[in-house]
Amino acid sequence: MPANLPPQYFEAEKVYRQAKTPEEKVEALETMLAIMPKHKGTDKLRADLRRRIAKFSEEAQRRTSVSRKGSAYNIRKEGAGQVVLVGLPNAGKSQLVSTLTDAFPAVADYPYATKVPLPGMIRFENIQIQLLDMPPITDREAKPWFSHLLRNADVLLIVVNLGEDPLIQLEDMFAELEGMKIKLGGEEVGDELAPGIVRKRPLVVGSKSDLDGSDEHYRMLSARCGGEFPVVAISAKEGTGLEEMNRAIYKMLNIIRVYTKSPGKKTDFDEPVVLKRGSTVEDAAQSVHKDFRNRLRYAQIWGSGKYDGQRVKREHILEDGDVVELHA
Ligand SMILES: Nc1nc2c(ncn2[C@@H]2O[C@H](COP(=O)(O)OP(=O)(O)OP(=O)(O)O)[C@@H](O)[C@H]2O)c(=O)[nH]1
Ligand SMILES: [Mg+2]
Repeated sequence: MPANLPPQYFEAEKVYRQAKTPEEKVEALETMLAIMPKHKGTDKLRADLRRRIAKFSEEAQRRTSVSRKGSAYNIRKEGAGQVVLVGLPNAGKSQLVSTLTDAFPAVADYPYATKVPLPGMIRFENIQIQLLDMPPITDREAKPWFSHLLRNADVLLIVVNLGEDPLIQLEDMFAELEGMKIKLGGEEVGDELAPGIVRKRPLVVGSKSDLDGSDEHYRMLSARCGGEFPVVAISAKEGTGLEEMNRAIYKMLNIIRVYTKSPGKKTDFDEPVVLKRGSTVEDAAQSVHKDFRNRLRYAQIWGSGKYDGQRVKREHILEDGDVVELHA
């Protein structure tokens, strides 16, 4: 038994020994796993806990599979895109939602505080982006509905606590994601996915960058992910890095903002039309009104044209920030 296990660990172990149902056992084991310090010396112990969690979760699921059926959460997408938080217990997910949005998630210094998904809206420049707080990815009770929300997300925000070893956290999360048949990364040419597997774009966020040792942990995290996935460091508590994170989210959403106007009218830069990257002038027209797509004769654009006010065809591909004057 490695030394330095905190007293709360032994309390949780006592709860585990006294637990009667598999659900209670899983809950106690998860608390033990969350409390246990993460370093090489505890590798074996953590693997053993995970094995026991898997065993009792299976048992619990067998017992409740009937009553569980149909219990799911569907969170309607709002704004320019849906960003879903992925993290281990205590990573700082709820704090992030609390700092950036009007939502009031429970922020707590004990693990597994969040039990259900909770959306909030981030304001980024002149648009809103939905940020979805989630229970920790290791929460077995959330398992029946958890992966559905991740697979449906536009971007996954992988939250890594910079107060602890970041690589062990990443490996734990990657293993969970693999179990949910989620593959991280952008699309590669000729890269066929096996059936049932979905690809998701991740942004890796190192949280709690105000803590001691976080600089070194951030370097480790960047070295591991850099080149493969974008990485940013934030402190939700002190409000640092958030602007950069929002910008990175915006980039990952793969969207553009254009400003449509009628001839002779002024451009309203507070009311962008949000479109997928690669959208055309006729897509912009359709977003104003569905019939407008057909009625459109031509457009003039300020931005991605060769010169301001250039007349372009309906198939012209728009760029972020373009002003489009639609002529019907
Ligand atoms: N120093 C510091 N502490 C933070 C920061 N963000 C969160 N915390 C603390 O970390 C603990 C966990 O924060 P939560 O936001 O509840 O963590 P969570 O990821 O939602 O946890 P679960 O709901 O259990 O998955 C709390 O005690 C927070 O006060 C931060 O930026 N800096
Ligand atoms: Mg939480």
